[in-house]
This record gives sequence, structure tokens and C-alpha cells, in this order.
Amino acid sequence: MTDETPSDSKLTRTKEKWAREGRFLTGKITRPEDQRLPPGQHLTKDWPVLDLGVVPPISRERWRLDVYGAVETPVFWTFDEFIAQKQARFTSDIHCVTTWSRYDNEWEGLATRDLLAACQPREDARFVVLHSYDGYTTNLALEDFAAEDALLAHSWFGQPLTEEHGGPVRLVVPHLYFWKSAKWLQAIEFLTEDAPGFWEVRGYHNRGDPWAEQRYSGD
Ligand SMILES: Nc1nc2c(c(=O)[nH]1)N[C@H]1C(S)=C(S)[C@@H](COP(=O)(O)O)O[C@H]1N2
Ligand SMILES: [Mo]
Repeated sequence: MTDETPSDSKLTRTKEKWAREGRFLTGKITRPEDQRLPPGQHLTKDWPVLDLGVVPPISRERWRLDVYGAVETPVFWTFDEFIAQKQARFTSDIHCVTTWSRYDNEWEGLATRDLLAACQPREDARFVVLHSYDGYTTNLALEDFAAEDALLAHSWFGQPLTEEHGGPVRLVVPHLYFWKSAKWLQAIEFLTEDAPGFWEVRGYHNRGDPWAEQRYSGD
């Protein structure tokens, strides 16, 4: 361990600099139907690890999920309670803002739509903030969180998510850049007002649509 805090690490400072410089922007805009690979992305077969450099040691036994805020029914689950929910299997592509994409990832977990059915967001709920065990946060509009292929994933290709990729449970929101897909998920907070997260307050786009190249806040 170094004494650098995650928000002051070299990677964080480098990515903040890219945001200021508008790195990796091609200016092209395409739609998913036209082009599977979003503009400015290249394909990779391996699965790079990107995070703040601190892997929180959370076993399945110690893991808890808290769902609260603007909901009718707050949810507090252990891993056993979480995995007893209806299981979804989705195959989707990953698009990271640092320009790598990885096709055809097989995820298993709880569809965000089924989570919404369990916690019942209030009429006035518009946004969610994901809170992670490493202190990371990221925000999503409720409709993006509720995308039909978004899920709280515990497995990848039939194997438990590894620690480095966000196990026991991470979010996967395939239609947005991967920084929206919080690893080591701890809590989901429903809000009536938006609340930008870790990268969103450091120059990254509030929504992050890869096909519109919404990399940085000015895009
Ligand atoms: N908790 C947490 N989730 C996170 C991050 C992080 O630092 N902490 N980094 C995000 C970023 S920038 C990316 S690109 C992906 C990387 O996921 P991977 O390491 O599984 O490829 O996780 C996202 N989710
Ligand atoms: Mo990223």
C-alpha cells in the first residue's frame, strides 16, 4: 500500500488530464444499429482491469447490498438472499472509455428490472447512485439503470466474478461506458435529483453513451 488516496493516484490524475485535453475523441457519431464497435474504440480479447487500485476484500459471506432512498420498499440483502432472487443471463459487449471494447461477455445475476420490481422506486425517483466497497460512486438516470440488458452480475462465463473484476457483485450497464458499471457493489441509492459520482465530477460525461462519444463533460 502507498499513502496515495485513490482520488490522488497517478491513474486518476492521468485520466483527469485526458478529460481536460479531450483525448480519444474522433468526433464521429454512429448508432448501435449501424456499427457494433463505437467510434474511437478497438477490440481486445483479454479483459483489462481498471479501478482506483484498491481491491476491497469482501467475501460472499461478508457482502451486503443496501437499496434505499426514494423507494417504497428498501432492500437489505445478504449474498444468499441476493442469489435466491430470479436469475438472468445476458450476453453483452463492454466499452471502456480508455478505448478498449470486449465482445460477447456472458453475465449472470439479477436484472436491474427485477431489482426495481423488488424495491419499487417512488413516483419522484429519477436517478440512482451506485456506492462501492472501495469508496467509488457513479450515477445513472433511472431509465439507463433500468435498461433491458443491465444486471447486478455475480458470474462471468459461469464462474464467480473474480475479485479484480468486482466480485462478489458488480453492476453491468452495457449501453454506457464501463465506468458506469460499478464493481464491488455495496449500495444503490435512489434520488429525485442527480448526484454526479467519482469520474463525473472529474471531467467525465454525466451519461457516457459510447456511440455518441460522450467521454468527457463537454462532449
Ligand atoms: N467500485 C469501482 N467500480 C468501478 C471502477 C472503480 O474504480 N471502482 N472503475 C470503473 C472503470 S473506469 C472501468 S473501465 C471498469 C473496469 O472494470 P474491469 O476492471 O472489470 O474491466 O470498472 C468501473 N467500475
Ligand atoms: Mo474506465
